[in-house]
Amino acid sequence: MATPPVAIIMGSQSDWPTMKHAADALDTLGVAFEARIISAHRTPERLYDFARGAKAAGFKVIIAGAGGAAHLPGMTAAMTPLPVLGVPVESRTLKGEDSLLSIVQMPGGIPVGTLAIGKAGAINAGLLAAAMLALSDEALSQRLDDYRARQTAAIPEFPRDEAE
Ligand code: RP5
Repeated sequence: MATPPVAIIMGSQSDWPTMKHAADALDTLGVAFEARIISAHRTPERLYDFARGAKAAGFKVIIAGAGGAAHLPGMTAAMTPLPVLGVPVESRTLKGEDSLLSIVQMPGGIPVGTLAIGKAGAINAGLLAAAMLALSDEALSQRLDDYRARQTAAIPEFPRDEAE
């Protein structure tokens, strides 16, 4: 089976409820992906094998989500030339501020495109990965335009009481 263009990797099963939003965004846009649990700390060999081989395997963009001491996106970026989008997962103790700071403060030279904490970040990681792929895929570019148009059309101009 052909390698999908996007890999969604996450540090733990507990990250999946958040990272599923990235998967859903890709599904909506008709972009294939593979989701895997890869922990920088608990499965370092799995991380090494994946990151070192990701480009040769045929992946184009990697979305990496992790929480707490969130080293997965940065370590992945250190070992692949592919673009890496980091999603800070909301942690139980520090609400994801730890995840955000762990992911965003990369040293110059090894970039990670860091998104917002939690669900919004995961959705936007999916959309951003799609936008990157759309640069060389006219049909996907059109689907992204349609997605934006549907989103705009769904926003009412005037607020109403929630009870109505
Ligand atoms: C990180 O630790 C994972 O990305 C997860 O967000 C966090 C907690 O993991 P679990 O203890 O729930 O497996 O490595």
